[in-house]
Amino acid sequence: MRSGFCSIIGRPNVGKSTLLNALVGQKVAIITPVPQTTRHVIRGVLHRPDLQIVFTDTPGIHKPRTLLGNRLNDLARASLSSVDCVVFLVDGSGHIGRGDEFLARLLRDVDTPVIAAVNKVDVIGRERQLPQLARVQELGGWTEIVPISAVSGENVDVLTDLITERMPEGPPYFPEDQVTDQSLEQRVAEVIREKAITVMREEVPHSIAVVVDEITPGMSENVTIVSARLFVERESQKGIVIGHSGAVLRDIGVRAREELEQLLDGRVFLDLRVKLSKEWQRDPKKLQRLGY
Ligand SMILES: Nc1nc2c(ncn2[C@@H]2O[C@H](COP(=O)(O)OP(=O)(O)OP(=O)(O)O)[C@@H](O)[C@H]2O)c(=O)[nH]1
Ligand SMILES: [Mg+2]
Repeated sequence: MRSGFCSIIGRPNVGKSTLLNALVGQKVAIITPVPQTTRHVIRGVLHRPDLQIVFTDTPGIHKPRTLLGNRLNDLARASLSSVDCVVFLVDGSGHIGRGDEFLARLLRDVDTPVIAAVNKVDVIGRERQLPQLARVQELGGWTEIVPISAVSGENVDVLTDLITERMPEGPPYFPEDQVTDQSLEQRVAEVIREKAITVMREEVPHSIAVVVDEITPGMSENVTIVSARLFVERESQKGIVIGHSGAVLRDIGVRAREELEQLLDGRVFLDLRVKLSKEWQRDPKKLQRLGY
């Protein structure tokens, strides 16, 4: 069989996590409209007869302003080594500028074949697609370059085939029923974080971290108790996340519970608390405690 590793790299918000989910055919990574959503290297596994591809979704590479930012960039860079193929993802619906140029330069020094994928073509017309493809072509010596839409699925099969061609003969690395390397606690925490970011949007998304303390079967049948703490960085953010008479936190809880019930395949009782961890993004000890 063929098996191997493929890393997805790009600026924040270009659609890396959406693409990972599309490639493996399941939601394994959270997605939000806010840049710098992904904070871990997340593996998603595509299983086909005689084929296994282990994809890594990475944090978007950006100009760091905090210790967390530095760590995220390091994680993304590290994922470039020991893979069989790299997908350089660009947002075709936006301006292709300095951030992409910086990444292209970084990728020039990588020995691995790099496929450039121009994403979000569902929102641009054909006449804009061509100049965007040409612009990406100028940026580097890509093995291939494909226009795709991770949301509509356009050309995701073509991209999968191109990646498959780069996979060597090898053993399966993950059992057939495993689609991601994340623990259940991590997936649950990420779902809660996704809903918190989605509800908060501009105000505090980057200040939020989620720690799951408990996932246990409840007293009555088919109920799982999930307890989690939602951390913010500043006292003033607590009130924002909780909202007037708890409305914002309730909204986050309702949305999270809905998705957790699918993930855990049964009813969920979600206990969410908001806690303060002062300036955690800049504090190495706190980062570690929060799982970063
Ligand atoms: N129209 C359109 N939107 C897309 C497409 N792919 C992703 N998006 C949107 O782009 C936004 C960012 O998507 P993500 O998958 O979270 O992007 P990311 O690159 O993982 O972002 P970071 O984790 O922050 O680096 C979300 O609002 C997605 O719905 C696409 O093919 N078409
Ligand atoms: Mg992401």
